Amino acid sequence: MARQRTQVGIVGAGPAGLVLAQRLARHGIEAVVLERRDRAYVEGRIRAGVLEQHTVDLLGEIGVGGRLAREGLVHDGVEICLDGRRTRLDMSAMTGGKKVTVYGQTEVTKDLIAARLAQDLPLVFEAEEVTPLGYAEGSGETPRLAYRKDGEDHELACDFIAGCDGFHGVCRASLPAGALTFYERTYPFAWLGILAKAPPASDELIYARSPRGFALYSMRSPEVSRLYIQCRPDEDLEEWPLPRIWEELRLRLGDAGHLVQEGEVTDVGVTPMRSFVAEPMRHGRLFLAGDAAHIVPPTGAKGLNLAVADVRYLSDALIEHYKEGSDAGLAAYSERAIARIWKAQRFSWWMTSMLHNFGPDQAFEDRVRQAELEYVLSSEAALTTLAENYVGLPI
Ligand code: RFL
Ligand code: PHB
Repeated sequence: MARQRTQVGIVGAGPAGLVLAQRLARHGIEAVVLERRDRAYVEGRIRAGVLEQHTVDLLGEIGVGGRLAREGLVHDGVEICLDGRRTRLDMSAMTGGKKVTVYGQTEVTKDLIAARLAQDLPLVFEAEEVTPLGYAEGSGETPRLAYRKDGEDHELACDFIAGCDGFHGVCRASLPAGALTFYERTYPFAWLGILAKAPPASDELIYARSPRGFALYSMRSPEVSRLYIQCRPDEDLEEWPLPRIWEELRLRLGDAGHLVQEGEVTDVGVTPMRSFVAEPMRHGRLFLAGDAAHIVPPTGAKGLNLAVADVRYLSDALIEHYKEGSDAGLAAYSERAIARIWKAQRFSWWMTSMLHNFGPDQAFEDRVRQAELEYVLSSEAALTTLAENYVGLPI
């Protein structure tokens, strides 16, 4: 058995784990990151695309904002299309100048991994059977992460464990029964997403509600479009040849349909929709952050931003512990993070409700949701609420 020691043992090299490790390193705190998948898989996983200002600021502060500043697309507005008619929201004007930046999660991850490896800091890919141990309050044990790598058993002793291992990770699952309270909602639909080598013809993201279902026109760069349509959770991709997807996007986007540019499709996938929170985000010396503790449906573009906000709070608390000898921040971590998470949950649930069709069982509610969106689009006050939440609530 190979034994090692560090200050913070981090499970998961997604945005939460990598940002946490990088921020701790900037403050002279040691960490080891254990990731189950290989580097190519982690860097290639197509997910989020919209960064709030606080996320951009933190990436800059920890020294990985260079390419983001050069290549990120700054957006000060967003469009909402209802039954084919478009309304532009000047988010920046409504929020005292706040903006969002379009920059793929793949790129954020690549920048963070490159920074970590360039500093020769430990990041273990293909770590198998990672098991958190000895973290319970008063257990008298040293917290540890057991794992296997290349057929050899390892044990990493640490002061704290950060469970940044996503919704399907091992950390939340390893906590004793009853330690957490779960809040969950699933939705009767999913998103079929495509990534296409096609220059986006719209300057803004376009969120569309139509009688045929939701559609989203998004992008990754001046050359790459990212497009989504509402589909069934059990959708069979065989039923969706590319011409049908392009056609459906045009129909749902109405007046904006002509902006859909076809191009080589490099990724197709179905994303289920879920709202989920596990509380509290701490058990003894194990802390949960990001998707390991909560999931939002992607309609509000909040998941990655919440993960980064969590590890900002967690790293603040760990820095306070190591530099000032105070555990006040660690004690307050879960409560601080949770307060903001529920506001993002509410916003993501609201956007999801207003923009999707819930099907014939909910005909009455669907009419109410349609009326709500009509109202929002007609009210400066309601649009300002939407804009404030979309650009990100204060940290
Ligand atoms: P991640 O990214 O899932 O990373 C967790 C990492 O942990 C590893 N892991 C393990 N490692 C070791 N041992 C184990 N037992 C492990 N189990 C898991 C995994 O391999 C992985 O590398 O979680 P993290 O870091 O909390 O980050 C969360 C974000 O990835 C997620 O919230 C966003 O992608 C959500 N999301 C969006 N968020 C936004 O802020 N803006 C968006 O525009 C946005 N769009 C989206 C999205 C998510 C989507 N999908 C596919 C779910 C669009 C989509 C389609
Ligand atoms: C994306 O570009 O992938 C994206 C954008 C906005 C969302 C969700 C996903 O709300």
